[in-house]
Amino acid sequence: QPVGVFDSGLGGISVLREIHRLLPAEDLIYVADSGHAPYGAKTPEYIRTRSKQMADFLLEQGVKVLVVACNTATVHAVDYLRGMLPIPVVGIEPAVKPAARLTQSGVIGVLATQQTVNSPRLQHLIRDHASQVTVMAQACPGLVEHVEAGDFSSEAVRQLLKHYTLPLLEAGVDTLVLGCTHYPFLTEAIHEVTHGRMTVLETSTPVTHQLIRVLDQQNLRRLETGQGSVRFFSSKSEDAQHLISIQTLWQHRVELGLLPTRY
Ligand code: DGN
Repeated sequence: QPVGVFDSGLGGISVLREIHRLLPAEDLIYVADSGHAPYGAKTPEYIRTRSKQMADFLLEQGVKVLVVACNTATVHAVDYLRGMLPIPVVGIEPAVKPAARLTQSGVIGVLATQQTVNSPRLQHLIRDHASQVTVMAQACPGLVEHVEAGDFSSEAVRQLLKHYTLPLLEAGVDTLVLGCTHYPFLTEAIHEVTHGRMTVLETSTPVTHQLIRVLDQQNLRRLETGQGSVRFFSSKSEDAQHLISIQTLWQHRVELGLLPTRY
């Protein structure tokens, strides 16, 4: 039985590659809801409905566990999905806790979508794990669209990143949390525009470790050696550039399935 992974678009591929690296024998199915991305500015109800659709499609493919590789969907849909799905659900959260431990300056930054920045879930995370430091949460409209287009390093991306990160640097941020799964693809560009002055944290490794714990607890981990398969589906219809973007992010050739229209 495969592991199912979904994101509003292609950002979750940053999580998928870590799952594939640490659990190479597992068969993986990735679904990008790119036909409806970005989720960042949508309503919570919309995000729940779309997340349920993605989960239903993956259940139909027989997945044994669902990884919500999207901070925005985790914020608004993970409890809802856990309440109604017959399989374990693993969500993703910004690395606020490790950042609060690491910072020397006492000021940490969080880059995320508007929905994540506004969410009570992020506020609770900060209250519970980062109350002793100053947290600057910055919404970053526009970044997701660049990553969806396979663009990690153009002048336009760098300008946007400067716009979002330089005020954080000025405020003394030394540790930056990437609270959106699209952003790890921009890590190099972030280091470049901030001249390496911030430690950048993302969450794909801890999420994969959480997945491993869940698989082990339920005896679901595939123990054979060898390479599992990785299959990709998207809700964005025929679009050559979309496939190129996926291959750019995944760094391998991909055969892309189209999600049936009922999803
Ligand atoms: N990748 C998603 C996240 O981690 O929040 C957000 C992408 C989006 O839909 N804005």
